[in-house]
Amino acid sequence: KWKGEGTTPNLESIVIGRCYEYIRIVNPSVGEKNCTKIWEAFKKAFMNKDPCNILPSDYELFINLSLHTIPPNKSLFWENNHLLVTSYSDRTRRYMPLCDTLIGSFGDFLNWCGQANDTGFNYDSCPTTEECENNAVETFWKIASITYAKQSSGAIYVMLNGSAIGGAYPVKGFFADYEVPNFQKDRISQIEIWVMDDIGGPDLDSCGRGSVQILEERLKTMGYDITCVDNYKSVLLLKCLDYLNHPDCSIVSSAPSTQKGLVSPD
Ligand code: ENP
Repeated sequence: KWKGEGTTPNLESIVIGRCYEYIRIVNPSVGEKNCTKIWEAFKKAFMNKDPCNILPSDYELFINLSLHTIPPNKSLFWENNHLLVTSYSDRTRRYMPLCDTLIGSFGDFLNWCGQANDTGFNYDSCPTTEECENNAVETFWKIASITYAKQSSGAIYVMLNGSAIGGAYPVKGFFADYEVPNFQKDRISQIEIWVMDDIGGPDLDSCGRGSVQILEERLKTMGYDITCVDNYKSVLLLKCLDYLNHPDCSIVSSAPSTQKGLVSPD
């Protein structure tokens, strides 16, 4: 019936497994949580309801039960860089983007929806954002983004994609609409933007230019201390793992001679 993919098969097992893995192994500092109870609250948000009329408040209990602190200087916001962010953050070891929080682990890479007058999931199809914005997945990320942005403190990092067709900073998107407006100014010391181009890809947007400039100006007007870095080296090294000999990765290809110098100083 709907144009979008249906609920991910085995959703319950995946999500409850992820939840226990998160609290026991990935980030035990969140303390004791009842993953079954959190799953029940998650389900209650959209089960037995019109799949196009799910409101942020429907997820309120779920959010309250799964909330935990985000350490200062660990927040990583992004657009058009999902897989890169996932590898770079290293499951909270380096950074803690929303998908590396307990809340985010309930949704990352998954799909779900229910239907009116039915207590089951719809495994066949779910509404896309074009079909209706207030669908279960979109609303979930909306309230999750708002909550995450409100909790973020210290230095804030933003990873954008300088080769993205619609611009590195989509002026309509989760970051622009639900995250930036919910930053807690008094708890944020600075914001650092990284604009990563695809290896061999077009350099469509960069610091001080195009949509990145729009973001920089917006944040400056809000009174933030901003830095912007094009192709931030640390992330570039990770991207270059798969393109060792590409000219965009000369930073990596030149490494052996430097290393030789270091190994045998005389
Ligand atoms: P896209 O369109 O590049 O990637 C969407 C994919 O990322 C989906 O598979 C989605 O999971 C997963 N995802 C992980 N975290 C988020 C998220 N946080 N979010 C929406 N999808 C997320 O990403 P978007 O739509 O532009 O969203 C990027 C936003 O995430 C940025 O605002 C960033 O700061 C934020 P699923 O369950 O749909 O398969 C918030 C919204 O953290």
